[in-house]
Amino acid sequence: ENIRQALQQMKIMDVVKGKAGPGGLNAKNMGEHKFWATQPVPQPGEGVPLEEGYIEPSKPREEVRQEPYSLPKDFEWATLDINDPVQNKEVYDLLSLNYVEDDHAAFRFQYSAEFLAWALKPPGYHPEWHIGVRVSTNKKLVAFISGVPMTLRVRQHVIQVSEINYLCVHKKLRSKRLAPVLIKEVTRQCHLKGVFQAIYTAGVVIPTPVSVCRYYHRSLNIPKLVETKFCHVPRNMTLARMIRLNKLPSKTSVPGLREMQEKDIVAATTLFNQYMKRFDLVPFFTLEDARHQFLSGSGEGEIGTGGVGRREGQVTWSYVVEEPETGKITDFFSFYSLPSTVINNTTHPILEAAYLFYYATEVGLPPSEDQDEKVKKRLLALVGDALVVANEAKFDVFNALTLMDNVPILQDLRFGVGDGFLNFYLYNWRTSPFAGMNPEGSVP
Ligand code: MYA
Repeated sequence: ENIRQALQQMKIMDVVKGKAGPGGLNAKNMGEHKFWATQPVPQPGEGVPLEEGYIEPSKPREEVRQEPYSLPKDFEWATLDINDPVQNKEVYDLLSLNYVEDDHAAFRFQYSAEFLAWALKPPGYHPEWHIGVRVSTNKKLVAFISGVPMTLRVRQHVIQVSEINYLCVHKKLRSKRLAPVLIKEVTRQCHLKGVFQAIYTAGVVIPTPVSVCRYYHRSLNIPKLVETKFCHVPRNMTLARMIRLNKLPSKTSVPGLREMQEKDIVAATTLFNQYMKRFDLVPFFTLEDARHQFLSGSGEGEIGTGGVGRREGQVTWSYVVEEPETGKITDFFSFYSLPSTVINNTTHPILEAAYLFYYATEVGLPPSEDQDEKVKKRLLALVGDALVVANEAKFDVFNALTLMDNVPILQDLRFGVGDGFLNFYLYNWRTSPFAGMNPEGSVP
């Protein structure tokens, strides 16, 4: 039943963008949320809603608050221009030192400047949704929050939302209730653009998740993962045996697999939107969106030698399967690079992590449960090849969440269960919870 439920699991780009690091559920008493109790989100104990839809109605622009919320004295608002390398770097520096860490403070996400430029500037992005807080005197950036526009399907409803991400307050300014002010200000900026719903993910549990996923990890560079204590050699195992068991071929296996190119975008977008009909919480991509998500982060020029490796500043890796006889695009997969700082480790300062992003296969069409076995078989080959590509590109670990059609393939591909969870949230939208895995329970 767990598998069945997890198969129904939703997916959104954010999930795969790997927010909220490893770290268990952090449930505090759901009754004690002074800020979240005032927000249009389902409140603890509300039960399953009778109807799906907004919690509070949209407002005309002139009824939206026109002045920014007040900040504590000595701080001021700033709109961050991510096109400006200096401001992009300021956000990068803030996040590098202050963003999400795992529960043991051993690893901290280190989004690259290229990643931030990619994630924060999808088609139709609003510069006003990249919000910073600076110290008035020296202009140092000490907090950030962002939104990007997205078309989201929640079951049968298609809504325009803002995807909120990169909420961060400098470590020295924590617990001063700055986060609620940032959230209110980004909400106001979204309202000014006529957007009244949002989606976001977090490692923490706040009112009220619509689903939760678990992180899984596939080891690639075992000696380094052991040395950084990302994983350990089990008692009944040796390092050499562990390396042997996880060894990957140097060549991919699926015939017709090659890097995605501009000429594939129409086919890949159609395949993507069709395949996503299998799930209940999904983004809708136009051609421009898909081009941005799958190609714009792939860097310029040749990739390494022989079609494997990586380019300078490369964020995303996208591959298609072109049927050799017909030239038809039958499948694609993608993953992205999100390194973590290994805190207090000078030998290995960075853990290179790849995260499984979107994929689609025509084997899954039309969407139906009858396809599940065929989909599993095909995905074992496709994601298996993603592991090969990531390994050749010198990633240390390949991460995936328990969403889309991932659950049935994780064990066969030697992913191990992680201790991190990712909770999914909708703002100002009521819907019944998505069937998901039992976060405490086991997934085969
Ligand atoms: S998730 C990633 C969040 N970032 C990090 O974890 C980085 C490291 N941590 C920090 O920088 C700080 O600890 C943060 C909190 C900034 C997280 N989502 O200022 P405070 C509530 C939502 O005293 P601080 C991501 O980016 C908390 O429950 N709320 O606390 C998605 C409490 O409220 P209440 C959170 O530790 C973000 C209040 O804040 C989160 O100094 C989606 C305490 O404030 C969290 N991750 O700062 C944001 N963490 O008393 C929501 C704490 O009620 C978007 N809190 O429990 C909503 C939609 C908005 C747009 C709507 C458009 C229509």
